Amino acid sequence: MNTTNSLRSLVFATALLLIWSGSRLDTIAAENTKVNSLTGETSAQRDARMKWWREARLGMFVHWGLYSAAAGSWDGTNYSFINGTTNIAEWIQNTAGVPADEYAARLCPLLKPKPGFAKAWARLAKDMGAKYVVFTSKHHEGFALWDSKVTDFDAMDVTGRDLFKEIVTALHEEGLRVGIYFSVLDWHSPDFPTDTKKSGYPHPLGKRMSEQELAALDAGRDLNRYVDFMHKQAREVVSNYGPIDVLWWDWSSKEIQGDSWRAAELMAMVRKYQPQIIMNNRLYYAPNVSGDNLDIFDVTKGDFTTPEQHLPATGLPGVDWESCMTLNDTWGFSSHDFNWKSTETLVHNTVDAASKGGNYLINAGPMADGTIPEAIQVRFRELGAWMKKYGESIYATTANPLTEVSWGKITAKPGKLYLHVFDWPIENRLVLPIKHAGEVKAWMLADEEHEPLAVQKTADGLTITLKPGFQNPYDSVVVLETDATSAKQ
Ligand code: FHN
Repeated sequence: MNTTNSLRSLVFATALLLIWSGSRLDTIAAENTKVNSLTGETSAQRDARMKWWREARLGMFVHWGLYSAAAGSWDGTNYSFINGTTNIAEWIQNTAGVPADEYAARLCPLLKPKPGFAKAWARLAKDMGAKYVVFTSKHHEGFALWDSKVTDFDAMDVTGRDLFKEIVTALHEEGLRVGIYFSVLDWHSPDFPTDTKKSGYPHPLGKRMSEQELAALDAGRDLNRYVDFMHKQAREVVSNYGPIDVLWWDWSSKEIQGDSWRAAELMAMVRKYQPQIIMNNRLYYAPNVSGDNLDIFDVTKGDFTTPEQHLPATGLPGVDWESCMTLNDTWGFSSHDFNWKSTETLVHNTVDAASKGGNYLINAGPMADGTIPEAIQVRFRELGAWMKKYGESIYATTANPLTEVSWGKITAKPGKLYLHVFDWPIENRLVLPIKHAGEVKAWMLADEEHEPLAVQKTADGLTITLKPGFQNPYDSVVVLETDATSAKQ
């Protein structure tokens, strides 16, 4: 090669190296950008900490406490769900207006968890394909499932067992990530506010007292003393039971949020014991508790936001989010609510969340003895059977890079799209509005032979001929190997 060509090659190679090193320096700079002004965490550190959670995509929520023994009824009255949080079973103390002492006296004797209840929860979570379980360590009633040293309104004093430890141990033994739901409301505490106008929270005594009487009662209460107590309880659950992966705070009103809880101090304390823990943002107020409000999503206030009882219409781009839902109408066990979601709905919701880059947390409400109702078990195991066959199209996927399609949803991995076909196409021909460049290959995910499907490139994008033999009643999944990620305009 003569000198001129060698020189040209050297200049070209140098230019490439400069371009590569420039982009690499940009990447390093981006990864080292501090994204949390409170913790100093960088983008790369946050991504590493969130990785398992973002890949998990599916979790099991469990609401279990003294309210489970009430089962949505009080003094012979069945309180049936109306809407929102009206008459949901774990709110029975508030719904029936029961004073704390009477509530404790009536229900504590009824909490009789059967041996092995926690192991059964963990096995069901595994069977459903969940990667993590979030369980109520303390709900608004204030009853602590763990052995608390700052109150005797706890499982050890009432049942002689550390139920929290039994649950965490069972989850760890099944290789599940452990999430703790922790209510910042506490209707048992003598210091939790009763003045509903001031607090923004309904209080059980509100069913028996006027607003003036509630305000007068509140005068003798001390929110800061309650917050001290609440911090001590939070410290107990994150320091005494080994690795905790998620802390699910619940919930803040406009009037009592953030600094009222001394939230920054509380989260810093939690991270001291559990440096890798992931926390939601409900120590801060989000209108209608849905968490959809991007204007409040700020990683210094929590790691993910929590749309409740719905899936965000278009996802929450660039935000970590988890949609939590009841299986019937209520989080806690109800003896008379049989409005169960179908297994098809569970599969479709799981897929929908993943297709928008979010997680799905579906709830179970066990009975007082810890038994999860059969109707829940059946649905969770049917969801799990689908996840066992098609989980590759959910776990560790990212949001649909194309536009929404009429026949189902799309999830993605590098170089692959997973086409979730809810509505089987006429003549087995599936049209995907995608601009395509290079070679594409498609097969039915249920086809272990990966037999290629016929793919035609047409003006509408791609037309893929599906194999009816691999149709699934809930969601048939097609794998499309392509590097194209732009929708056909
Ligand atoms: O009041 C609670 C309710 O009981 C339940 O725990 C839900 C679960 O997200 N959170 C609150 C309502 O948003």
